[in-house]
Amino acid sequence: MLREVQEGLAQPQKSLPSKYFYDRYGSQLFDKITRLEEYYPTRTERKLLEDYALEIGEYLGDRVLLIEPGSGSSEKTRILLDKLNTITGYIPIDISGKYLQEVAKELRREYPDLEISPLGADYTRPIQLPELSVEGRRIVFFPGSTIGNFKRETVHRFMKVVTDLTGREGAFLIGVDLKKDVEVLEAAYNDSKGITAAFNKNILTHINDELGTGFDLEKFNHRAIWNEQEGRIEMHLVCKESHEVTVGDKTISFQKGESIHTENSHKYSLEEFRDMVAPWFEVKQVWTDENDWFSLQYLEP
Ligand code: AVI
Repeated sequence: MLREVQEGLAQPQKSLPSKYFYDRYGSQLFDKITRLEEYYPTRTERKLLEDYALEIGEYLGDRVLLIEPGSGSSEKTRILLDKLNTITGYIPIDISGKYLQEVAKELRREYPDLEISPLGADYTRPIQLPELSVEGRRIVFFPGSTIGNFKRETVHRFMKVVTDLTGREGAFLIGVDLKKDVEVLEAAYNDSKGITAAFNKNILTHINDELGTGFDLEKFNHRAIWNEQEGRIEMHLVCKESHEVTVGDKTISFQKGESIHTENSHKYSLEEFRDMVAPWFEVKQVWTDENDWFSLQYLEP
């Protein structure tokens, strides 16, 4: 973490890796974000899963091994598990091994007929799947439009991991947030209750806790803006007054008005997404809501 933070803050455009949002408090804040009126992605995707589960099930096949990278609380997976009796095995993959075990225990209680084999791993690196006693078509499920937080090279690396998981016969079910009016997008990342602002600033608290740095949250403002050229919402922490912060053996100067870039959230048109994944997957079916704000996409290698 020290090396990554020092490196990010040494760039002309200072930046911090967005994975550091998610300490315990950050994960709680993110959970709150997903329930905000302005943050449309979660509820829209949930509704798509609920409305189209049976149709999705027909694409997935009659014996399914569901593999979910970054499964977290497996909340959206439960919608599929509740509606489809074709899922025979479930492999949730998450970096937080302890939380994963807790969720798996709960799921075993809720779905006694389902074989669950949790895997604590970093899904941006090649993954060795555990052996399951049940057979099924390997379907990778990646909801939440987390793909939007990846830069191009990470997308490429991730696609390679996913194709290794699906093999030739499997498939990929992914949630992808779509381009839309700037007002709707910016409101989703600048909510009126200030939860996203607290989430953004918490990256500094997390770094303070881990590295003993003295970032003062009062010296930064949250800002989320749409970058039209890059097709993404960018979150920044904008410095209110010039000051210095010591990070390990380095002293970092902050000028009034300069920012730390903390997150990208890319939004795609259906065509852009299709073209981006074309080297690995063919988009076979797309489900969208009535506003065309969010999509669930079924892809085959
Ligand atoms: C996790 N990810 C898909 C969220 C997003 O919308 O990009 C993270 C987030 N950042 C601010 N609000 C939500």
